[in-house]
Amino acid sequence: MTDTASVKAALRAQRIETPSWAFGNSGTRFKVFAQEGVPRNAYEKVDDAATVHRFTGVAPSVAVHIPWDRVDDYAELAKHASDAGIRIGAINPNVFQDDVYRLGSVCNPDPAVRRKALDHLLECVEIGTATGSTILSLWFADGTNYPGQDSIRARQDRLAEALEATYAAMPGGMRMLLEYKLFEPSFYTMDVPDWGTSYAHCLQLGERAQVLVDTGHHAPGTNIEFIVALLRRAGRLGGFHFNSRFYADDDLMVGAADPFQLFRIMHEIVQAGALDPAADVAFMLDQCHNIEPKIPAMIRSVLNVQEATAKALLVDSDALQAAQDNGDVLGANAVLMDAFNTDVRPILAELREEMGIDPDPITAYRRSGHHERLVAERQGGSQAGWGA
Ligand code: PSV
Ligand code: MN
Ligand code: MN
Repeated sequence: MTDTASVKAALRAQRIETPSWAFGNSGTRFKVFAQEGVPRNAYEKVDDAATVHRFTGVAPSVAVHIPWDRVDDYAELAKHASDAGIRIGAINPNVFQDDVYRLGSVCNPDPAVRRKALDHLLECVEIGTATGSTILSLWFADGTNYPGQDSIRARQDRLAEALEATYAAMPGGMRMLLEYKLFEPSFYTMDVPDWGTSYAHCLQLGERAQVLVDTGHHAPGTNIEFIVALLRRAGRLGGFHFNSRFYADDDLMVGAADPFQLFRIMHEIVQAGALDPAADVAFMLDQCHNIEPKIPAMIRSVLNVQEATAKALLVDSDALQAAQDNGDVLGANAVLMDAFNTDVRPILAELREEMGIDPDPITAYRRSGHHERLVAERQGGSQAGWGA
């Protein structure tokens, strides 16, 4: 049996981080569609993240990407966030957008390019200190396109060297999350293609280095909840970049393509006691809203994570354990499916009312007139990445 009060308490304590880059204009390599009212700078992206928090109550931090969110004074940006009711979350260095990174960043065969990339990572450690952030979130586009292009082993050595120098520079309260990605932009080898590579580097570095699981970065059919269970057991599950995919790294709204997968992931999280903020697993979104309005899409995404979490919390653990202990295959599966098939929208609506927010955040946002105000106020919104 699960009791509603404890389910609600867990949901109330849940924290979901939004990404600054999801609020700017984005698209594919074929077209970036400009939308009206999008933020023109990092401050306005923080404002949009704060709006998502105001309507959901569970998204009190925003991840930033440097230099997309470059400002003169990061302490001031952090103050701006806290005045708006949120804080700056993960710092994401960007070592993939400059021409010099054609052959990679920290794995580049040219030591001068490696130095430039490392300097940026170190700068981001300082930015994290200035903003009071506890997470340095690393993703490398590094890799090769053709067999023989570079030494796979030498590139691993260069990667290890840069990670070590960055780890050594981090203050005690900071964690390094190392994100993996199967392919793209490199098509023959990625230097961190999978959880195992990330995990191996983290083990070498120390306890404050952990793996980041971006749900869109796997081969089709990969059992992501297995990876989650395994990493958590090893104490190396640092956090998530949630999004949905139908084909590759689609960056669609989390829970849109496969809500059942999201539920299975959250089930592993709940079973492992990793939902509580004290467990230090970061639940972050990493999405692009190319054709849909961005703030409501973010609100929807937060609600989707909440719904999957509520269902995972509703799993009758005692019944599940009993069925598992008895080898009752169908019974165990039925316990899980009962929870997944529960309509959790009423309990979430109740919770929101108790939290003093509107039970229907999407409709409330539409009604608020906020979008129309942004359209009137903001002219010439910037692109998520390069134009920012
Ligand atoms: C790469 O595909 C990624 O998932 C990384 O997290 C980047 O920081 C992010 O997307 C934005 O490009
Ligand atoms: Mn990501
Ligand atoms: Mn990605």
